[in-house]
Amino acid sequence: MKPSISTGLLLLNAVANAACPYMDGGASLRKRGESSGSSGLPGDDGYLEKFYVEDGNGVFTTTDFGTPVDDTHSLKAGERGPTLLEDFVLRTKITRFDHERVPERAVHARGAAAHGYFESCADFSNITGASFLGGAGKKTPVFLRFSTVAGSRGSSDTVRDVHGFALRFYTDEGNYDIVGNNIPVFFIQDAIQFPDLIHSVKPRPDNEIPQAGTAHDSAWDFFGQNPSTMHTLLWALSGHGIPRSFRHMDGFGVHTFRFVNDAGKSKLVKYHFKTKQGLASLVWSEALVLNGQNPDFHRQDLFDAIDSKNYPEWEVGVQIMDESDVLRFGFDLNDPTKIVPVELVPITPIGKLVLNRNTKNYFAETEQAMFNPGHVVRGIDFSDDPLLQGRLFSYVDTQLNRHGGPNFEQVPINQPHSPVHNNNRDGAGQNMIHLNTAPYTPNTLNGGFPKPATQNAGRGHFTAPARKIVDAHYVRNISPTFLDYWSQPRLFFQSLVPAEQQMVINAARFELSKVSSDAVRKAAIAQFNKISNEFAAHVCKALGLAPPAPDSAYYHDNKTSGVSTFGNRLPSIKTLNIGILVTTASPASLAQAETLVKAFKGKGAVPKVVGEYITSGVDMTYSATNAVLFDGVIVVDETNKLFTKAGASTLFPPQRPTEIVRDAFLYGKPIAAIGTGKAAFEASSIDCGQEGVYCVDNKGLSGLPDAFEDGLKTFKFLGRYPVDK
Ligand code: HDE
Repeated sequence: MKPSISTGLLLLNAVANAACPYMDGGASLRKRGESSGSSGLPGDDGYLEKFYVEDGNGVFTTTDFGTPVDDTHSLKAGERGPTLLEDFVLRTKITRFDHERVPERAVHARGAAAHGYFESCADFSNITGASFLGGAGKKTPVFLRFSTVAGSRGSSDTVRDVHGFALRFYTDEGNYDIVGNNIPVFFIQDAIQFPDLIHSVKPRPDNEIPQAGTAHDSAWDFFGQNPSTMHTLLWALSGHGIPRSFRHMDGFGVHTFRFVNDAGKSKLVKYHFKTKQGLASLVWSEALVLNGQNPDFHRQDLFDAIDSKNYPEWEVGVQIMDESDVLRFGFDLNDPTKIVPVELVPITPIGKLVLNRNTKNYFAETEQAMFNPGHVVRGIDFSDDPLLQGRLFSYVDTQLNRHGGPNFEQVPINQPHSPVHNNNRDGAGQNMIHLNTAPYTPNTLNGGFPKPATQNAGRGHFTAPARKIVDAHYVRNISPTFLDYWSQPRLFFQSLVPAEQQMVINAARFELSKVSSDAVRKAAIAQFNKISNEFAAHVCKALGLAPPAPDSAYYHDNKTSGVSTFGNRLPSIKTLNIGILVTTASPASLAQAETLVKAFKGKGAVPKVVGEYITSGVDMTYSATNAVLFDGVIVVDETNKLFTKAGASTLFPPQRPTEIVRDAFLYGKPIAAIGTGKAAFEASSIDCGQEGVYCVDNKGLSGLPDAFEDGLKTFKFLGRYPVDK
């Protein structure tokens, strides 16, 4: 297939543009009491409340079958034993414990989730019959689970990976799931390759090493042999692979889907969820330290933000294309390794997504949530993307395995909020007591009910009439329209700011340095070289390989916007963590910290005071603190001793305060010093006055919070990262 058309910058005429004048910074969302549910928050219809079990005041322990018992002592023959087989209390308690786990997800095992709502910003019934898009201001409860892909359930949050973005809408016409990712493309183009991809990425079969990462031979063996992986791989090697938090990443539906209106007219669509917190990423060295410092960093961040009523929001939009556009852009809209550059088709906003309620029980809600791209509602239809088609089989199958029976849709978190009527019966763990004694269709004995719902009767789901199969032979092959693997990775790479390009290079160097096979490294370099000779040559430098001659068939100079995670300013510093370093030896230093805490709390940030020991006004100790836990660090006056040999203390590891300041600087964060706090910068040869380094005397204290806020919005000072020439 001819390269480069996929990256051309045609401008598609505006399609079905709805007027969605967002966004108001979320202020309107924080009004309480709009629905009748348990929390009173919009979108919470209180559906789960009837399943809550409270072990309130005055209750006694019972068995599962309701008998009150003492389950703290086993039944023994005499006080010193032996224990008796008769002890049903002991046996049932231990049996329940033995069966507490269900198999973790085969992929995306590590994750966290929250409840919230979607609000449609207009009536979209001209393009889709989906009821949740049927009117301006219409709210639908949602549940959103974020995840990493490769790691097991107990793995660390801040590993480099594609991140899951699995969203369920509990619509009034059934559950609709968009089981997406934070990267808009995928590694492979045919579902039949999925087990191979995952086997290559997961730990080695003999020793189960390494956990949650692709920096090993088998992963890169697969990547090097499958150029379809290159586009997603480059995204994963960029900041998108190590987001600052789940809240600071975008979501994508990845596949092309269809909107179908009630009249049967259809459009092709691609979903975008744009974070309103701003795209932000960690740098690799801090992600590594965070793995140890707080393996739950992302999970905690999400929970804490919602707990403090800083509800994360996303602007939801779709790229809308005509059925006839499927091959229009020089690539195939059924190919999940391609984006549609926004310069070709702009994003039409359709609403906003807000997360405003934490789970009450991780297992019951997050672990038992079973998402499925096959959960669709009237007005939504699939595309022929072969990856999507395979997924339509896989999710139900894996869920049968996880749940151990077919009734997983009856678990509270999976139950639709609309009635369920069909002739499915029985199975392990059946919760319903079906009264219809004629559970078959057609029947006369139950008046013919339930009746099949169609496009015209019962507002049923229907397949878009425009979908048809061309006269074709059976083939076990790949479409020639799927074969340009390199133009779009190049488009992505060229669209990154230079510092992020360097991070991609460094990430590739890191991963390939951990690969031991020469052949595997060289195959990866050969693929990189089809994307960009400079990129390949820079990676080669670290591997001790000679730079390759350009392989330029797919080279072009196009760029697209909105793909870099660095170089974007954050809209607000709300929820960002600020470390304020003090010495407990100086009341003046504690007083200065107090002033700063007040100022930053007023801006919605989360200041934490770090001292030698916990006392009034000190939240954390130097012994338990690290720069990775903060988005910015400030050293107050009278702390100078902490940064000298004379100030060494057994209360923290040697030089810890110096290390916090130096590392914060190296991770690109804003840092500040007041008065003698400047000693912290001198100890690490950090010059005052350079970008993101703020030095003030005591008189300058009052102006510091505003200046530092500006630094936090910049988030990462990219000038600190050298770029290969
Ligand atoms: Fe998944 N995927 N996947 N996937 N996926 C699963 O389903 C699978 C793919 C995604 O938070 C599993 O219930 C196949 C693309 C997310 O619970 C499993 C193929 C995208 C989640 C499965 C893909 C995803 C999963 C594991 C290739 C982005 C987590 C447990 C055809 C658009 C959902 C489960 C959650 C989970 C199979 C490819 C996203 C095994 C066969 C492409 C976010 O069924």
